[in-house]
Amino acid sequence: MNAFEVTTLNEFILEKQAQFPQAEGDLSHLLHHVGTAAKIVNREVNKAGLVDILGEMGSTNVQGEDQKKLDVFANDHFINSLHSCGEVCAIASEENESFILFDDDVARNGKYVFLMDPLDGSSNIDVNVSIGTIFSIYKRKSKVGEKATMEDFLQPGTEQVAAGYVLYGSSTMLVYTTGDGINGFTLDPSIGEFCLSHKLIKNPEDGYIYSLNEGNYLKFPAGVKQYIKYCQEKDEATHRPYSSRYIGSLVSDVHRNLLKGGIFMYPVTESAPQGKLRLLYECNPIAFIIEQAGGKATNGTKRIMELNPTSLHERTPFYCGSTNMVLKVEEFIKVFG
Ligand code: AHM
Ligand code: MG
Repeated sequence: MNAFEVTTLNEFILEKQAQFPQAEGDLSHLLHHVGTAAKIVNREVNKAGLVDILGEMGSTNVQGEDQKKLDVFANDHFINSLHSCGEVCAIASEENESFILFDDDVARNGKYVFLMDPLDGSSNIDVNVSIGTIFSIYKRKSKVGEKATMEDFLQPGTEQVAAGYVLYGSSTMLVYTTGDGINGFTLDPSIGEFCLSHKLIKNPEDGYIYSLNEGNYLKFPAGVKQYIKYCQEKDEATHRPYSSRYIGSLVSDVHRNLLKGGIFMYPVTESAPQGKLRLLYECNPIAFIIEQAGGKATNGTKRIMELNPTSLHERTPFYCGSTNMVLKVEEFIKVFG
C-alpha cells in the first residue's frame, strides 16, 4: 500500500455509514469523538514522565483502588469530549460510582449511553508498560428527550451497538466493532491520524499462549488448576507446553492473544469470589470484539454477552480468546469445578 492509499479512521467510519443509507450519522459522529479523545489521552500517556503527571492522586475510586493522575485525566477527558459530541445522554465509568447524567437540552436527545474503563491496567503506568481504554456503546432504553436511567446501562452485552479498545503500546492502536467484524487502526504520529492497519482481524481458532495471574494459583478453582497443568504438559501433537504470557493490562493481553491465538483468564479466587474484572465496561466490550473476530468469551460456563447485569460495577470471572482453548478450559471446569 502506498501513502496515498491510507484509510483514516474517520474515512473508514464514513465509508461504513454509507453502506447503510438509512443511517443518520449519529453513531459515526460518536465514534469520531472517541477517536479524537483517544488521541488526546495518548498524547498525555506519551509525555507522562516528562510533565510529572505520573504517580498517585491521593484519592481512591469506587473500587477502593488508588487513582493515578492519568486515570483521572483520561476519565475527565472522555467524559467532556463525549458530552460535547451531543450523541450520548449518559456515561458509566470505572472511576465513578454512579453513572454521569448529561442533563442539558442537546445531550437529553442523545440516543446512546457510553460505558468505559478510561485507563485499564493503570498499575502499569508508572513502569512504562502498555495500558488501554475500553469502551462499550448501547442504544438507550429510556425515551429520547428524557433523562437517562439505570436501565439504559443494565443491558446484556448482546445489545451493544459498538465496542472497542485503545492500546497505548509500542504504537497506539484503536480496535473497534459495530457488529460486522473488527478492524484495527494504528496512530501515525506524523499526521495525527489513526490509519487502517489491521483489516477484519481474525482470532486463530487454536492458540498456544495462556495468560493469567499465576501468582493466584493456589486460590484458583480445581478446574482452572487442572487446565494450567494441561497447558504445561508436553505433547507435540497439540504444541504443548504452551507459552505463558501475562502483562497485567487486559487490553494488552487480549490484543496479543487476539492476533496470535491464545486464551486470557481471570477466574474467581478466594479473595475475589465474583472474579475481578467488571462485566459492563471490561468484559462485555472485549467479548464483543473477540466474538466478532471468531473467538469465544465466557464466565466458565455461560456466554459473557448473555449475562443479565444487575449493577454498574458488577464483576465476573472471564475466559476469552481462541475458541478451542476456551472450550477446553470449560471442559475442565465442568469436570473439576
Ligand atoms: P484496573 O482496571 O484497575 O486497571 O484493573 C483491571 C486490570 C486488568 O487490566 C488486568 O487484566 C487485571 O486487572 C490484572 O489484575 P492482577 O494484577 O490481579 O493480575
Ligand atoms: Mg481500570
